[in-house]
Parts: sequence; structure tokens; C-alpha cells
Amino acid sequence: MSSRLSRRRILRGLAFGASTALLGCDRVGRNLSFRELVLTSGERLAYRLHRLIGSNALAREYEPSQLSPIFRANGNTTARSTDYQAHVSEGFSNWRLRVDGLVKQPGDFSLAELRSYPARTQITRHDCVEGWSAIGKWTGIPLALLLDEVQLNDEARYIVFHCADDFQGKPYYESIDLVAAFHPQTILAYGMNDGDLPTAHGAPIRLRVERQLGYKQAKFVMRIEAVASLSDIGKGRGGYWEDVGFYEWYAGI
Ligand SMILES: Nc1nc2c(c(=O)[nH]1)N[C@H]1C(S)=C(S)[C@@H](COP(=O)(O)O)O[C@H]1N2
Ligand SMILES: [Mo]
Repeated sequence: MSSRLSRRRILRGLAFGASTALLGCDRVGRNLSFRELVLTSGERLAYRLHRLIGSNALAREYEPSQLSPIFRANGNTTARSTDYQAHVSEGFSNWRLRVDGLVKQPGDFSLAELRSYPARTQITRHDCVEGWSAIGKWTGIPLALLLDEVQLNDEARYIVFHCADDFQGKPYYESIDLVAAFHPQTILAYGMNDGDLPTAHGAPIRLRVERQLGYKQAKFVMRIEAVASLSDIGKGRGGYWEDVGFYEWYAGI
């Protein structure tokens, strides 16, 4: 991330924070310790500022009239694995979301079960680091509801999203801290623009973590894992692109 972008993020973080009361929460407060992460100095500063002054700030939401007529699909637009292709042909009726790791009640959730929870719908702008944005409408289950269901252990610090797709055999994955995980706009979306989430956009579910960049919005999520440290996953940097060394783990906007 260029220092210019980092500075811009910090300024935006300050603007957010100025209008936001400091909200304390024991669970997410613990997450302020990020010493095990290898962050660049600009990233570290942006992370600290966002976390200290704007933890619960909401991303801007838009009106239906502002929806982008075309929302492009980016990165992988399907997963090649035979497992995933079978789920597509079965309409995801036999698909289950595995939720495990540092949780008291690991579980497997069908799409129907995920849809049975109170849903949240939000119209937000997706910003890809490659330089394009689009406004879309997302409907899904707040991640906080699911995490409350499986009950995190005290040691849990990050939530990892394991995806069905890969690049040259390396699976796509992403991770967020607990502040982002329990943020009210963080949802597992099964709906987009009033329809089912299309395959190209990550069916059956994709993460929406609205205050971060596009590559954090994991598509084709198959398994959610609560962990104490990111170091044992992939190359230990918290995501596919982070491991490649292209993008930073903390992608606050
Ligand atoms: N599983 C998976 N998730 C992914 C990607 C991907 O290739 N695979 N690409 C990321 C990137 S870089 C962006 S910009 C968005 C694109 O989401 P969209 O296809 O809905 O536009 O998904 C993100 N999540
Ligand atoms: Mo992206």
C-alpha cells in the first residue's frame, strides 16, 4: 500500500472517529493486541487509529436509486473443484457451511438454516484495489449471530474464511479480527440486488465486511474457522493476496 493511500485512510479514519463516540466492548477490546501480525508502519497506524476511534463506525449506505447498473465480477468467478461444481448443479441443497476452530459448539449450517436467522440488507460501495468501485445491495446473516451460535472460546482472535476456489492450487482465504467480525454491517451474504447471490459473486455465500477493500470480501465461503493466530494458515499473513505479498492484511477504508 502506498504511503499516500495509507495517509488518506488515516485521515478518513480520523473523520470517522470525530463523529463517533468511543464504544467499549470487552470481547473486541482484547483484539487491540496485534503484535503477532507483521504490519507495515502505515498499516499499523491506520489499524490502530481505526480500532481506537472508529471501531463501530458504519460504512456509508446508499439509496436503491444509486445501485450500479453493472456490478462486475472480479477475481475467480467460480471454483473449479468437483465438490463445488456438484453443489452448483444441486442448487447448494447439500451444501453446508462448516464453522469450527476455537468455538464451543462447532456446526454445519445449511443455506436454509442461514436464511432462517434475522437477515440484514445493506446497499454499500465495493472498492477494489485495482481501481474500480460498484454499489450493490447485499442480504445475509450478520456474522455476529453465527458466532454467537457457535460461541467463541476466549483464545479466539481472528475469523478465517476458507473458500472453494484457488489460484494455481493455492486456496483463496481471508481473515478479519473480532472488531470487524462483530461489526453490525459484517454479514455472510446469500443475496445480491434482491436475488440469490450469483455464482460469479461467490455463491452460495460471500463475506461482506464493509469498511475494508474488495479482496477481503471472500467469495465461495465453505468453512469459517476461529483461530488465535494466523501464523499456521497459508504463509501466515492472513489471506491469499497477503501471502502473495500484493496487499496488506488490514484493508480499512
Ligand atoms: N474466493 C474469492 N474471493 C474473492 C476473490 C477471489 O478471487 N476468490 N476476489 C476478491 C476481489 S480482489 C474482489 S475485488 C472481490 C470481487 O467481488 P465480485 O466478484 O462480487 O465483484 O472479491 C474478492 N473475493
Ligand atoms: Mo479486488
